[in-house]
Amino acid sequence: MSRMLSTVLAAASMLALAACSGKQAADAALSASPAAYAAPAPLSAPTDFGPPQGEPIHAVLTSPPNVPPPIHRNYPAKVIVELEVVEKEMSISEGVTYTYWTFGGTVPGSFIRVRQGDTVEFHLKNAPDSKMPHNIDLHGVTGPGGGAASSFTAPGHESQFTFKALNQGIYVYHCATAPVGMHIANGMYGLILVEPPEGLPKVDHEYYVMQGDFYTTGKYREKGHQPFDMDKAIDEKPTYVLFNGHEGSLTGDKALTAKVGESVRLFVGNGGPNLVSSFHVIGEIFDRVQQEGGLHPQENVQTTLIPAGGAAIVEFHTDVPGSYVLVDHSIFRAFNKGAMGILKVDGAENKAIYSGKEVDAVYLGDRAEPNLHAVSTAAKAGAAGTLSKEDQVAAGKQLFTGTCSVCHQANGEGLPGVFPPLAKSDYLAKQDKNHLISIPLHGLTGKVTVNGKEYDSVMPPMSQLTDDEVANLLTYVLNSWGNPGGQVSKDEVAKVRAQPAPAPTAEH
Ligand code: HEC
Ligand SMILES: [Cu+2]
Repeated sequence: MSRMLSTVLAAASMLALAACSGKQAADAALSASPAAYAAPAPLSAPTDFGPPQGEPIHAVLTSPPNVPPPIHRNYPAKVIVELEVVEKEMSISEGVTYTYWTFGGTVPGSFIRVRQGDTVEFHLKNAPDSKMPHNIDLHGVTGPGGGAASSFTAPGHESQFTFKALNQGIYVYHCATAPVGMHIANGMYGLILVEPPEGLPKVDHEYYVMQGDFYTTGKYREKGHQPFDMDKAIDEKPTYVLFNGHEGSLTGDKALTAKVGESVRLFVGNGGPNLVSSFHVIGEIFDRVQQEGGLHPQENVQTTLIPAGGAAIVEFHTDVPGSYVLVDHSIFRAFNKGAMGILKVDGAENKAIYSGKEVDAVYLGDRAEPNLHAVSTAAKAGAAGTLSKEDQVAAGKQLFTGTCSVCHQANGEGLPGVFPPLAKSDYLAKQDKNHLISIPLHGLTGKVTVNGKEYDSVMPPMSQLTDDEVANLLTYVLNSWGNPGGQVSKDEVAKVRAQPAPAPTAEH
């Protein structure tokens, strides 16, 4: 009998014992019955695969979501990894920029793939135009600091250290220079895969996905350049929670792809710095998960927990076409902080498994066909002082999808008896501007009469919207569907937001 099987049987008999004679017996079994346990195998040092053989090999590094090709090598080699730290401004969301610190110019950093037993000669460079020193701690390294102590690198310098990849698995690497949290929050993390000697089973697609939480002084999607907010980071209140460092990095034309009937392997990491991830793919069941990157897979998993500074290997196959949505199932992070990606599966329907109908509209809102270009155009015009009504209407139209349209419908007609129309609304036409602005900011409750029909319902406040989003949305609504026209500015919204919410009244 295998050791694993005997352990399972022993545990099962303990459970039976606990069931028939209650908690005391169970406690007794746990504490005093050594016979119930098969002793775990003694810990032994991992196999040393001997000295590196052959010519040194330069590791292929890839940018997310790509993964270097499998290693088809049956001996341990010396593998040279050259990674450069680059500090650079990139877009974190449409019209929002952030100064990232990166391993290799991307967030997450370059994917590194070696074979168990390889001797890795690691070269860490820090670009000459960097402002900060950096280093690297690889969780796949056995040794104090995981390399951090030997890799402190000032701008314009290079450091070198060597380690043997003793344990197979998928490991996080990250910067560990003080303030460590800030370096990680700025994007300094990535994954290194240490393949088993025999390689991983063949699959059709391998992808690299890594979650991270980001802290900006402005609100979610507040336009312009957003600096890092240390207080929010200490309080663990992220503005963004993202896959692969940027909102939209895995949606629209950047979605991951597969065909029906193919197998997919995701290397999913979590850089943190603070949050753990409840990683889930809407509409898929994971056939196999190597939880926490560990050796023994779990099967038929719906959601897998990925700790900050941890990773998992997630495998599944596709049965029916459509958009499968990658989320952190701590769901506000997906819908209000950006933690969303898409796997687009093409191929023939299989109605025996699923009846069809795309999930895009239901789940994705404005991320289904992310085209928020008009939104950033309006933001730029706003900053330059040239914002026109047309800019605002175009931006508001794009924002309307997935926010207001959920209830008032894309054509503004509402739903009879449930959501009042915004199209040709006589209620809307007679409101003063400040009250109109207060509707999205503070919500609306109590009886309202729109075009002769009474509604007595609740519109929830949508205070997550930024001032310019509210301004653009209302300008769009005012200038659409036969409404009277007009314009709402960001400053007017800011003033109303600063005032206390109006008390609900019976009729406005
Ligand atoms: C969750 C559903 C929901 C969403 C989302 C929503 N509303 Fe409403 N809205 C309502 C309901 C319900 C009412 C009626 C409230 C009442 O009965 O007091 C209403 C009323 C209104 C009114 C006044 C009545 C009218 O038809 O003229 C305006 C204006 C309005 N909403 C604008 C917006 C805008 C702009 C957005 C997007 C920022 C939005 N709403 C998002 C549900 C919603
Ligand atoms: Cu750093």
